[in-house]
Amino acid sequence: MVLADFNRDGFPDAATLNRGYGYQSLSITLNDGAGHFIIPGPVYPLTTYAASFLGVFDFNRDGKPDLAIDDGYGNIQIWLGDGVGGLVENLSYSEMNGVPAFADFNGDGKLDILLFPHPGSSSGYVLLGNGDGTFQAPIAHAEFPTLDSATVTEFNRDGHVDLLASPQSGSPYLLLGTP
Ligand SMILES: [Ca+2]
Ligand SMILES: [Ca+2]
Ligand SMILES: [Ca+2]
Repeated sequence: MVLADFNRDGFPDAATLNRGYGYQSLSITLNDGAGHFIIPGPVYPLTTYAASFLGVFDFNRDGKPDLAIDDGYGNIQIWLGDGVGGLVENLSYSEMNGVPAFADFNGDGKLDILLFPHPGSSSGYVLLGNGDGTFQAPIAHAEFPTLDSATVTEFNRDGHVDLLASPQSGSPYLLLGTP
């Protein structure tokens, strides 16, 4: 579950990945203004049964929260929020098998995607954001480490995005962003 003000009434709402018998869906539940997530919003069926990652970002920089989903089958889906509680577009980036991290890695103010390889996949990828909810063609990076998870952080407050990298074995370590 992630929280964001999807209908922009000043109260945080919830977006959830739901698992049923043989299907998954994405739903928005709106805040009643008293801190209760009780007002049903839209429910969107997903074309996957294995989605695990759900993140909230503003990919197109319109002030309306958007969602990113890793569908577990090597696809990253981008859902753009309409600002009134719904999600209006569904872009999918396929063959993107890996551990995603979302942040503005090149400092141009547009959100990018870093993909770290799973065991068995040959390389990681960088997808530079266009700032409108779309991304440039993936650039392969064979030197990316194989990770279980990658958490975006701003560790040393130098204005450059850092990553807390959790490898398959061993201790997590910090990848410091550089200018
Ligand atoms: Ca709200
Ligand atoms: Ca947006
Ligand atoms: Ca960027």
